[in-house]
Amino acid sequence: MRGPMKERIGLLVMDYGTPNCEADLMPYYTSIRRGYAPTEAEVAVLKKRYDAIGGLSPLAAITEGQAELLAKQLNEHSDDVSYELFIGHKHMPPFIEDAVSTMGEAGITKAVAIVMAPYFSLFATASYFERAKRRAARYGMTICEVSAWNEEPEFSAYWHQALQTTLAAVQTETPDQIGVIFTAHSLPYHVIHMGDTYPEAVAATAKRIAESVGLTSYELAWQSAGVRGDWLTPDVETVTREIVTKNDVKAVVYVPIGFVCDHLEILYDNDIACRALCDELKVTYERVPMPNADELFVKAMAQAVRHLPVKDEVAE
Ligand code: FEC
Repeated sequence: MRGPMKERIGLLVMDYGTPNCEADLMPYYTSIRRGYAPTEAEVAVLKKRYDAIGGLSPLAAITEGQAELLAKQLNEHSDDVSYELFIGHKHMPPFIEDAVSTMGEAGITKAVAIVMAPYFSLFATASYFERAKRRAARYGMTICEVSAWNEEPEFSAYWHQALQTTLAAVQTETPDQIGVIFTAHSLPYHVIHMGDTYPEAVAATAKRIAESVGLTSYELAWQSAGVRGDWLTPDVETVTREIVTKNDVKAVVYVPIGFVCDHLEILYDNDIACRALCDELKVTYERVPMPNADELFVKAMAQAVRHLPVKDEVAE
């Protein structure tokens, strides 16, 4: 039965988190390393990367914009449910646990949770949900998770449109002089043995987008690997060198389908590091614009939230 009051549902949006100032670098990096503090020298290297992109990452502000648009889109089409937004970070306060506590204290008993990382990964995204659910248990709160949202049609539609626009603007004598590399964050190599489906999900999505714009050849590469241990291969530097030397490529277009917005891994690892490599190889560097708070892209998240069973429990 439709009542006069809308049911309150918490909308928990979780992202990686980013330092807000120089003093945050050490605790942030320590959290990324699961409690093991990096050396001062390692922090200095990290500081240089943030300095190179202008001091701070725009990640926090963009996540806020995406999350607010998501809440707006969900509430616009919901007669019976009112979504209330809470943001929690993996590696910076307010942490995921803080956001869940705030929801609990606000009297929320049911919530949906989504990570600003579109592919399910045992290594990467599962831990966000575990942390949220562990804290939710204190409040007797139910959390329904969007485990992935890369299969939503709007997700591919954004990248299709953005890639097509970028390709149309690249100037080479023939189309086959353009090399296209889809990229996503690398993972430590041992995840393969954990049975993580992330590499296959990224590969399938790259294939779908490549086919949608009629590419006859393209590459998939892993970027932003950490400095210690073995990581998924091939990495983006190796693939860039290979396509330029083997295929007479004159321009390389990077499509970072593993990420959702402008942040350190894009603004440094692509726009500075990959660009420097392209300069060295004497080819043009191009990068497809990140979705940020694009309406269509955020709709992919909204659709994924709407597909959750939490909606079945309330009157439509
Ligand atoms: O803009 C910003 O300020 C933050 C950008 C940022 C995003 C991001 C996403 C992912 N990471 C993932 C895994 C790892 C592993 C290590 C690691 C290290 C770093 C460092 C920084 C950093 N990550 Fe990150 N990551 C971002 C930022 N990440 C800074 C520390 C310096 C460095 O090593 O480059 C290695 C830890 C170690 O050293 O042992 C592993 C994964 C993602 C994508 C999924 C997600 O967003 O959760 C996986 C954005």
